[in-house]
Amino acid sequence: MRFIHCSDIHLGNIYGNSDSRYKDYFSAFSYVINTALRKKVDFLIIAGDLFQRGNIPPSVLDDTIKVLEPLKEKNIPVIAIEGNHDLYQRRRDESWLEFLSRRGYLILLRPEWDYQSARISFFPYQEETCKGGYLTLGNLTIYGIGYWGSNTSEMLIKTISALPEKADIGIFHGGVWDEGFMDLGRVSSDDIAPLSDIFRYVALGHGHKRYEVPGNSASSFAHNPGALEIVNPEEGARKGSENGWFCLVDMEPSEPYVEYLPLPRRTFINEKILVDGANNNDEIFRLFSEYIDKKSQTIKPNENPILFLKIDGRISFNTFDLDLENLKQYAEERLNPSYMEISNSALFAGKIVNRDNKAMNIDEIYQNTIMDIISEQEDPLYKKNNQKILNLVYRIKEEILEKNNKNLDELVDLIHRERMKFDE
Ligand SMILES: [Mn+2]
Repeated sequence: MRFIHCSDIHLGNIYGNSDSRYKDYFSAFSYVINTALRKKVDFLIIAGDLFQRGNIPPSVLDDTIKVLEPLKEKNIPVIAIEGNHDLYQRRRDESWLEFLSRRGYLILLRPEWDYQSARISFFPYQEETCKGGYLTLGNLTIYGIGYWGSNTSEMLIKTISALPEKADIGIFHGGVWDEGFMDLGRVSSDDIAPLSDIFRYVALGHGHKRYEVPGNSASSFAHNPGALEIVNPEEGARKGSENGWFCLVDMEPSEPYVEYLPLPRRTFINEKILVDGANNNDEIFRLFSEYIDKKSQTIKPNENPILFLKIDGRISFNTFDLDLENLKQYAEERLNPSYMEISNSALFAGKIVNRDNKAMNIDEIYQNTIMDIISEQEDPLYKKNNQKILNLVYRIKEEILEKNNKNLDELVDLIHRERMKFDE
Protein backbone atom coordinates (compact mmCIF):
# COMPACT_ATOMS: atom_id res chain seq x y z
CA MET A 1 0.00 0.00 0.00
CA ARG A 2 1.29 3.42 -0.99
CA PHE A 3 0.03 6.79 0.09
CA ILE A 4 0.84 10.49 0.09
CA HIS A 5 0.97 12.42 3.34
CA CYS A 6 0.60 16.19 3.25
CA SER A 7 -0.33 18.74 5.85
CA ASP A 8 -1.16 22.38 6.61
CA ILE A 9 -2.67 23.38 3.30
CA HIS A 10 -4.46 26.43 4.73
CA LEU A 11 -6.98 26.82 1.89
CA GLY A 12 -8.66 30.19 2.08
CA ASN A 13 -5.60 32.00 3.39
CA ILE A 14 -5.32 35.38 1.78
CA TYR A 15 -2.89 38.29 1.80
CA GLY A 16 -4.77 41.56 1.51
CA ASN A 17 -7.03 41.04 -1.50
CA SER A 18 -4.46 39.32 -3.69
CA ASP A 19 -6.37 36.86 -5.87
CA SER A 20 -3.20 35.15 -7.09
CA ARG A 21 -2.10 34.51 -3.50
CA TYR A 22 -5.52 33.03 -2.70
CA LYS A 23 -5.08 30.67 -5.65
CA ASP A 24 -1.54 29.66 -4.63
CA TYR A 25 -2.87 27.45 -1.82
CA PHE A 26 -5.28 25.66 -4.15
CA SER A 27 -2.57 25.23 -6.80
CA ALA A 28 -0.25 23.71 -4.19
CA PHE A 29 -2.95 21.26 -3.11
CA SER A 30 -3.73 20.46 -6.74
CA TYR A 31 -0.06 19.71 -7.35
CA VAL A 32 -0.12 17.15 -4.53
CA ILE A 33 -3.36 15.61 -5.81
CA ASN A 34 -2.02 15.36 -9.37
CA THR A 35 1.08 13.63 -8.01
CA ALA A 36 -1.15 11.22 -6.07
CA LEU A 37 -3.01 10.38 -9.31
CA ARG A 38 0.20 10.02 -11.32
CA LYS A 39 1.87 7.82 -8.71
CA LYS A 40 -1.34 5.77 -8.42
CA VAL A 41 -1.35 5.85 -4.62
CA ASP A 42 -3.95 3.92 -2.64
CA PHE A 43 -4.94 6.91 -0.50
CA LEU A 44 -4.02 10.44 0.61
CA ILE A 45 -3.53 11.65 4.19
CA ILE A 46 -4.12 15.24 5.32
CA ALA A 47 -2.67 15.75 8.81
CA GLY A 48 -4.76 18.82 9.71
CA ASP A 49 -5.24 22.48 8.77
CA LEU A 50 -6.88 21.83 5.42
CA PHE A 51 -8.41 25.28 5.91
CA GLN A 52 -7.05 28.57 7.12
CA ARG A 53 -10.00 29.10 9.43
CA GLY A 54 -13.02 27.27 10.80
CA ASN A 55 -15.56 29.69 9.35
CA ILE A 56 -14.51 29.65 5.70
CA PRO A 57 -16.50 31.62 3.12
CA PRO A 58 -18.70 29.56 0.72
CA SER A 59 -16.32 30.20 -2.20
CA VAL A 60 -13.48 28.44 -0.35
CA LEU A 61 -15.65 25.38 0.22
CA ASP A 62 -16.64 25.34 -3.45
CA ASP A 63 -13.03 25.69 -4.64
CA THR A 64 -11.97 22.92 -2.22
CA ILE A 65 -14.58 20.55 -3.63
CA LYS A 66 -13.36 21.27 -7.18
CA VAL A 67 -9.79 20.37 -6.19
CA LEU A 68 -10.85 17.16 -4.41
CA GLU A 69 -13.19 16.00 -7.19
CA PRO A 70 -10.60 14.00 -9.27
CA LEU A 71 -9.72 11.83 -6.25
CA LYS A 72 -13.39 11.14 -5.57
CA GLU A 73 -13.93 10.18 -9.22
CA LYS A 74 -11.02 7.74 -9.07
CA ASN A 75 -12.18 6.35 -5.70
CA ILE A 76 -8.94 7.28 -3.98
CA PRO A 77 -9.77 7.85 -0.30
CA VAL A 78 -8.63 11.05 1.40
CA ILE A 79 -8.12 10.46 5.12
CA ALA A 80 -8.07 13.65 7.15
CA ILE A 81 -7.97 14.97 10.68
CA GLU A 82 -8.77 18.48 11.88
CA GLY A 83 -6.03 20.92 12.83
CA ASN A 84 -6.43 23.92 15.10
CA HIS A 85 -7.27 26.10 12.10
CA ASP A 86 -10.13 23.85 10.96
CA LEU A 87 -12.24 23.98 14.11
CA TYR A 88 -15.49 25.86 13.68
CA GLN A 89 -15.76 28.52 16.40
CA ARG A 90 -13.01 26.70 18.29
CA ARG A 91 -15.28 23.72 18.95
CA ARG A 92 -13.67 20.30 18.88
CA ASP A 93 -16.78 18.68 17.43
CA GLU A 94 -17.53 20.85 14.43
CA SER A 95 -15.74 21.69 11.21
CA TRP A 96 -16.28 21.91 7.46
CA LEU A 97 -14.25 18.71 7.14
CA GLU A 98 -17.26 16.95 8.61
CA PHE A 99 -19.36 18.31 5.76
CA LEU A 100 -16.78 17.06 3.22
CA SER A 101 -16.78 13.69 4.98
CA ARG A 102 -20.57 13.41 4.74
CA ARG A 103 -20.42 14.31 1.04
CA GLY A 104 -17.82 11.63 0.32
CA TYR A 105 -14.88 13.92 -0.44
CA LEU A 106 -12.85 12.69 2.49
CA ILE A 107 -12.91 10.44 5.54
CA LEU A 108 -12.69 12.49 8.71
CA LEU A 109 -11.16 10.68 11.68
CA ARG A 110 -11.76 12.13 15.14
CA PRO A 111 -11.54 10.41 18.54
CA GLU A 112 -14.38 10.75 21.04
CA TRP A 113 -13.52 12.91 24.04
CA ASP A 114 -15.80 12.64 27.03
CA TYR A 115 -15.40 15.69 29.26
CA GLN A 116 -17.18 14.11 32.23
CA SER A 117 -15.03 11.02 32.50
CA ALA A 118 -12.01 12.73 30.85
CA ARG A 119 -11.72 9.71 28.58
CA ILE A 120 -10.70 9.38 24.97
CA SER A 121 -12.12 6.56 22.83
CA PHE A 122 -11.50 5.44 19.28
CA PHE A 123 -14.53 3.95 17.54
CA PRO A 124 -14.42 2.37 14.07
CA TYR A 125 -15.41 4.68 11.23
CA GLN A 126 -19.03 4.15 10.20
CA GLU A 127 -20.02 4.86 6.62
CA GLU A 128 -23.60 5.72 7.69
CA THR A 129 -22.67 8.41 10.21
CA CYS A 130 -19.35 9.38 8.57
CA LYS A 131 -17.85 9.36 12.04
CA GLY A 132 -15.13 7.41 13.77
CA GLY A 133 -11.65 7.46 15.23
CA TYR A 134 -10.02 4.80 13.06
CA LEU A 135 -10.51 2.74 9.94
CA THR A 136 -9.03 -0.29 8.21
CA LEU A 137 -7.95 0.16 4.63
CA GLY A 138 -6.66 -3.00 2.94
CA ASN A 139 -4.28 -4.44 5.50
CA LEU A 140 -3.66 -1.15 7.30
CA THR A 141 -5.30 0.28 10.41
CA ILE A 142 -5.26 4.06 10.52
CA TYR A 143 -5.96 6.17 13.61
CA GLY A 144 -6.83 9.88 13.61
CA ILE A 145 -5.54 11.46 16.82
CA GLY A 146 -6.32 15.04 15.83
CA TYR A 147 -5.34 18.20 17.67
CA TRP A 148 -5.31 18.60 21.43
CA GLY A 149 -4.43 22.26 22.01
CA SER A 150 -2.70 23.74 25.01
CA ASN A 151 -2.51 20.53 27.08
CA THR A 152 -1.35 18.27 24.28
CA SER A 153 1.23 16.36 26.41
CA GLU A 154 -1.39 15.41 28.98
CA MET A 155 -3.97 14.51 26.32
CA LEU A 156 -1.42 12.41 24.46
CA ILE A 157 -1.01 10.21 27.55
CA LYS A 158 -4.78 9.65 27.62
CA THR A 159 -4.74 9.03 23.85
CA ILE A 160 -2.02 6.40 24.15
CA SER A 161 -4.03 4.52 26.78
CA ALA A 162 -6.98 4.44 24.36
CA LEU A 163 -4.92 3.09 21.45
CA PRO A 164 -4.33 -0.61 20.70
CA GLU A 165 -0.89 -2.15 21.25
CA LYS A 166 -0.20 -2.24 17.53
CA ALA A 167 -1.55 -0.31 14.57
CA ASP A 168 -0.08 0.92 11.31
CA ILE A 169 -0.61 4.64 10.89
CA GLY A 170 -1.38 7.43 13.35
CA ILE A 171 -2.30 10.95 12.21
CA PHE A 172 -1.54 13.72 14.68
CA HIS A 173 -1.75 17.49 14.47
CA GLY A 174 0.90 18.40 17.03
CA GLY A 175 4.35 19.92 16.97
CA VAL A 176 7.29 17.92 18.26
CA TRP A 177 9.89 20.39 19.35
CA ASP A 178 11.65 20.68 22.67
CA GLU A 179 11.71 24.44 22.94
CA GLY A 180 9.90 27.50 21.68
CA PHE A 181 7.56 29.98 23.19
CA MET A 182 4.49 29.14 21.10
CA ASP A 183 3.59 25.96 22.90
CA LEU A 184 0.02 25.46 21.70
CA GLY A 185 -0.23 21.91 20.41
CA ARG A 186 3.38 21.18 21.25
CA VAL A 187 4.82 17.98 22.73
CA SER A 188 8.39 16.95 23.53
CA SER A 189 10.17 14.11 21.74
CA ASP A 190 9.86 12.11 25.00
CA ASP A 191 6.08 12.65 25.07
CA ILE A 192 5.64 11.27 21.58
CA ALA A 193 8.11 8.37 21.90
CA PRO A 194 5.45 5.80 23.02
CA LEU A 195 3.73 6.25 19.64
CA SER A 196 6.75 4.64 17.99
CA ASP A 197 5.94 1.36 19.78
CA ILE A 198 2.38 1.45 18.45
CA PHE A 199 2.58 2.82 14.92
CA ARG A 200 4.81 2.04 11.97
CA TYR A 201 4.25 5.54 10.61
CA VAL A 202 3.03 8.71 12.32
CA ALA A 203 1.81 11.45 9.97
CA LEU A 204 2.41 14.81 11.64
CA GLY A 205 1.06 18.27 10.94
CA HIS A 206 1.05 21.66 12.70
CA GLY A 207 4.72 22.72 12.59
CA HIS A 208 4.98 24.43 9.25
CA LYS A 209 8.52 23.25 8.63
CA ARG A 210 9.81 19.86 7.57
CA TYR A 211 11.26 17.54 10.23
CA GLU A 212 11.40 13.90 11.29
CA VAL A 213 11.31 12.28 14.72
CA PRO A 214 13.72 9.39 15.28
CA GLY A 215 12.26 6.22 16.77
CA ASN A 216 13.68 3.14 18.50
CA SER A 217 15.00 1.66 15.27
CA ALA A 218 17.44 3.38 12.96
CA SER A 219 14.82 5.16 10.87
CA SER A 220 12.38 7.90 11.79
CA PHE A 221 8.84 6.90 12.71
CA ALA A 222 7.13 10.32 12.67
CA HIS A 223 7.31 12.69 9.73
CA ASN A 224 6.20 16.25 9.29
CA PRO A 225 6.45 17.48 5.69
CA GLY A 226 5.53 21.05 6.75
CA ALA A 227 3.06 23.46 5.16
CA LEU A 228 2.65 23.23 1.38
CA GLU A 229 2.83 26.99 0.87
CA ILE A 230 4.16 29.71 3.14
CA VAL A 231 1.38 30.65 5.54
CA ASN A 232 2.81 33.20 7.99
CA PRO A 233 5.32 35.69 6.54
CA GLU A 234 8.07 34.71 8.99
CA GLU A 235 8.14 31.25 7.40
CA GLY A 236 9.29 32.97 4.23
CA ALA A 237 12.33 34.39 6.02
CA ARG A 238 13.65 30.90 6.84
CA LYS A 239 16.40 29.19 4.89
CA GLY A 240 15.13 26.51 2.56
CA SER A 241 11.63 27.99 2.27
CA GLU A 242 11.91 28.09 -1.54
CA ASN A 243 9.82 24.96 -1.83
CA GLY A 244 7.32 22.93 0.17
CA TRP A 245 7.32 19.19 0.80
CA PHE A 246 5.01 16.20 0.98
CA CYS A 247 5.73 12.53 1.70
CA LEU A 248 5.26 9.56 -0.59
CA VAL A 249 5.15 6.51 1.68
CA ASP A 250 5.33 2.83 0.79
CA MET A 251 4.18 0.65 3.71
CA GLU A 252 5.56 -2.55 2.27
CA PRO A 253 7.44 -4.71 3.06
CA SER A 254 7.61 -4.25 6.85
CA GLU A 255 9.53 -0.99 7.17
CA PRO A 256 7.82 2.07 5.63
CA TYR A 257 9.83 3.67 2.86
CA VAL A 258 9.46 7.46 2.98
CA GLU A 259 10.34 9.76 0.12
CA TYR A 260 10.06 13.55 0.51
CA LEU A 261 8.83 15.16 -2.70
CA PRO A 262 9.44 18.87 -3.32
CA LEU A 263 6.68 21.27 -4.24
CA PRO A 264 7.45 24.50 -6.11
CA ARG A 265 6.47 27.73 -4.37
CA ARG A 266 6.04 31.30 -5.50
CA THR A 267 9.12 33.43 -4.69
CA PHE A 268 8.68 34.87 -1.23
CA ILE A 269 10.97 37.63 -0.01
CA ASN A 270 10.85 38.55 3.66
CA GLU A 271 13.92 40.67 4.38
CA LYS A 272 15.21 43.75 6.14
CA ILE A 273 16.75 46.59 4.20
CA LEU A 274 19.35 48.40 6.30
CA VAL A 275 19.40 52.17 5.89
CA ASP A 276 21.73 53.05 8.79
CA GLY A 277 22.88 56.64 8.83
CA ALA A 278 20.53 57.90 6.11
CA ASN A 279 20.02 61.66 6.39
CA ASN A 280 16.97 62.07 4.15
CA ASN A 281 14.46 60.29 1.93
CA ASP A 282 16.68 60.57 -1.14
CA GLU A 283 19.39 58.53 0.56
CA ILE A 284 16.86 55.93 1.65
CA PHE A 285 15.46 55.73 -1.85
CA ARG A 286 18.94 55.17 -3.27
CA LEU A 287 19.61 52.23 -0.90
CA PHE A 288 16.15 50.81 -1.49
CA SER A 289 16.28 51.02 -5.28
CA GLU A 290 19.72 49.37 -5.32
CA TYR A 291 18.29 46.51 -3.32
CA ILE A 292 15.22 46.16 -5.58
CA ASP A 293 17.29 46.34 -8.77
CA LYS A 294 19.52 43.54 -7.50
CA LYS A 295 16.48 41.42 -6.63
CA SER A 296 14.88 42.00 -9.99
CA GLN A 297 17.79 40.18 -11.64
CA THR A 298 16.98 36.98 -9.74
CA ILE A 299 13.23 37.03 -10.42
CA LYS A 300 11.63 35.72 -13.59
CA PRO A 301 9.47 38.21 -15.56
CA ASN A 302 6.10 36.68 -14.67
CA GLU A 303 7.05 35.45 -11.24
CA ASN A 304 5.01 38.08 -9.31
CA PRO A 305 6.77 37.48 -6.00
CA ILE A 306 5.47 38.16 -2.52
CA LEU A 307 7.34 40.94 -0.75
CA PHE A 308 7.61 41.63 2.96
CA LEU A 309 10.25 44.29 3.33
CA LYS A 310 11.25 46.13 6.45
CA ILE A 311 13.16 49.40 6.38
CA ASP A 312 15.51 49.03 9.32
CA GLY A 313 18.36 50.88 11.00
CA ARG A 314 19.07 54.21 12.69
CA ILE A 315 18.39 57.29 10.61
CA SER A 316 19.16 60.94 11.33
CA PHE A 317 15.70 62.36 10.66
CA ASN A 318 12.24 61.83 12.12
CA THR A 319 11.07 58.33 11.17
CA PHE A 320 7.52 59.67 10.67
CA ASP A 321 8.84 61.61 7.69
CA LEU A 322 10.10 58.46 5.97
CA ASP A 323 8.35 58.29 2.59
CA LEU A 324 7.17 54.69 2.21
CA GLU A 325 4.78 55.43 -0.66
CA ASN A 326 7.61 56.34 -2.96
CA LEU A 327 9.41 53.07 -2.12
CA LYS A 328 6.26 51.01 -2.64
CA GLN A 329 5.73 52.55 -6.04
CA TYR A 330 9.27 51.68 -7.11
CA ALA A 331 8.98 48.06 -5.89
CA GLU A 332 5.62 47.74 -7.64
CA GLU A 333 7.04 48.94 -10.97
CA ARG A 334 10.19 46.87 -10.87
CA LEU A 335 8.96 43.57 -9.41
CA ASN A 336 5.20 43.57 -10.07
CA PRO A 337 4.54 41.62 -6.84
CA SER A 338 1.34 39.64 -6.31
CA TYR A 339 1.38 41.02 -2.78
CA MET A 340 3.60 43.51 -0.97
CA GLU A 341 4.04 44.95 2.51
CA ILE A 342 6.74 47.49 3.17
CA SER A 343 7.07 48.60 6.77
CA ASN A 344 9.10 51.17 8.59
CA SER A 345 11.16 49.88 11.53
CA ALA A 346 13.79 52.61 11.32
CA LEU A 347 14.69 54.40 14.53
CA PHE A 348 15.62 58.01 15.00
CA ALA A 349 19.28 58.10 15.97
CA GLY A 350 18.91 61.28 18.01
CA LYS A 351 18.14 61.55 21.70
CA ILE A 352 14.79 61.72 23.50
CA VAL A 353 14.96 62.99 27.09
CA ASN A 354 12.82 62.15 30.14
CA ARG A 355 11.34 64.55 32.71
CA ASP A 356 14.73 64.91 34.42
CA ASN A 357 16.31 65.82 31.08
CA LYS A 358 18.15 62.51 30.97
CA ALA A 359 18.46 60.70 27.66
CA MET A 360 16.21 57.65 27.43
CA ASN A 361 16.95 54.60 25.36
CA ILE A 362 14.23 53.18 23.15
CA ASP A 363 13.22 50.58 25.75
CA GLU A 364 12.69 53.22 28.40
CA ILE A 365 10.56 55.23 25.99
CA TYR A 366 8.39 52.18 25.28
CA GLN A 367 8.07 51.33 28.98
CA ASN A 368 7.19 54.89 30.00
CA THR A 369 4.55 55.10 27.30
CA ILE A 370 2.93 51.76 28.17
CA MET A 371 2.97 52.54 31.91
CA ASP A 372 1.36 55.93 31.20
CA ILE A 373 -1.46 54.23 29.29
CA ILE A 374 -1.94 51.67 32.09
CA SER A 375 -2.10 54.36 34.79
CA GLU A 376 -4.83 56.18 32.85
CA GLN A 377 -7.18 53.17 33.09
CA GLU A 378 -10.00 53.44 35.65
CA ASP A 379 -10.31 49.73 36.40
CA PRO A 380 -7.97 49.07 39.40
CA LEU A 381 -7.07 45.71 37.85
CA TYR A 382 -4.72 47.56 35.51
CA LYS A 383 -2.67 49.27 38.24
CA LYS A 384 -2.55 46.12 40.32
CA ASN A 385 -1.10 44.15 37.42
CA ASN A 386 0.85 46.87 35.66
CA GLN A 387 4.10 44.92 35.54
CA LYS A 388 2.36 41.81 34.20
CA ILE A 389 0.57 43.86 31.55
CA LEU A 390 3.83 45.52 30.56
CA ASN A 391 5.50 42.12 30.15
CA LEU A 392 2.57 40.85 28.13
CA VAL A 393 2.69 43.88 25.81
CA TYR A 394 6.38 43.15 25.30
CA ARG A 395 5.75 39.52 24.45
CA ILE A 396 3.07 40.42 21.94
CA LYS A 397 5.28 43.12 20.44
CA GLU A 398 8.06 40.56 20.05
CA GLU A 399 5.72 38.02 18.45
CA ILE A 400 4.35 40.50 15.94
CA LEU A 401 7.36 42.65 15.12
CA GLU A 402 10.28 40.28 15.54
CA LYS A 403 8.76 36.90 14.75
CA ASN A 404 6.22 38.39 12.33
CA ASN A 405 3.55 36.20 13.89
CA LYS A 406 0.15 37.24 12.58
CA ASN A 407 -1.71 34.22 13.88
CA LEU A 408 -4.44 36.04 15.75
CA ASP A 409 -5.73 32.84 17.36
CA GLU A 410 -2.36 32.19 18.99
CA LEU A 411 -2.04 35.77 20.17
CA VAL A 412 -5.55 35.79 21.64
CA ASP A 413 -4.82 32.49 23.37
CA LEU A 414 -1.66 33.98 24.80
CA ILE A 415 -3.59 36.97 26.19
CA HIS A 416 -6.23 34.66 27.69
CA ARG A 417 -3.60 32.49 29.35
CA GLU A 418 -1.75 35.47 30.81
CA ARG A 419 -5.00 37.11 31.93
CA MET A 420 -5.62 34.06 34.17
CA LYS A 421 -2.46 34.90 36.06
CA PHE A 422 -3.57 38.45 36.99
CA ASP A 423 -4.13 39.38 40.65
CA GLU A 424 -7.83 40.14 41.18
MN1 LIG B 1 -1.08 25.01 10.29
